[in-house]
Amino acid sequence: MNEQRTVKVSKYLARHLRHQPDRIGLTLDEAGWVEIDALLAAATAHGFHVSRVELDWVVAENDKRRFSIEGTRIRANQGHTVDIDLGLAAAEPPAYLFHGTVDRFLDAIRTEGLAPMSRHDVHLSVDRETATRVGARRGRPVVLTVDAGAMHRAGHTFRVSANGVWLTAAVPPEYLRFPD
Ligand code: HQG
Repeated sequence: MNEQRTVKVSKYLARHLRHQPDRIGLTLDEAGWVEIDALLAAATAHGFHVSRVELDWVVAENDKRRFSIEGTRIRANQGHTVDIDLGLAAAEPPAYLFHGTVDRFLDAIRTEGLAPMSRHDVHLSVDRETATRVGARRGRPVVLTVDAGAMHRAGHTFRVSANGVWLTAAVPPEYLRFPD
């Protein structure tokens, strides 16, 4: 499977497992799972044929491990805009986590802190390199440091998704460090 096809299938899966299942007549369960057979049939019925081999390849080889398979079902590991509950247990975060963004959001972030915007949670990375890549999707990346340890001690809940992305409802500005 070539890189271009892998990206195309991954984007198609992300669109329908995170954002618009109803576009192809799918219903996710309350934790975001759907039967793989139903997903493949729905995709084919809507003009985008994906084979089981391709799906397995994308799940296994995806650069960010965006999807998980359990038994006969698949779900996206995080990033949903549809209302589901991943059912992840609360966990103790590392002392510091990182968030990649861009200059034009900084004024708002300084006053409001980090908000989940259209997603369920704010996404945080364990290392600067990953946060830099996340920010770079939008322009010249700016990496913010989150004092996750202090947030945790103050009672904020953190969860970690199946692919190591840390999730929290919001980050108040006092826990953020901005680059000079
Ligand atoms: C910004 C991708 C104004 C925030 C990535 C970000 C990640 C604010 C944008 C994952 C704000 C939201 C998530 C505030 C936050 N005012 N702007 N108060 N608070 N922002 O895409 O973190 O490829 O929802 O800085 O790699 O960029 O989809 O979040 O720029 O892991 O698997 O608002 O999505 O993964 O954007 O990215 P997003 P994100 P996938």
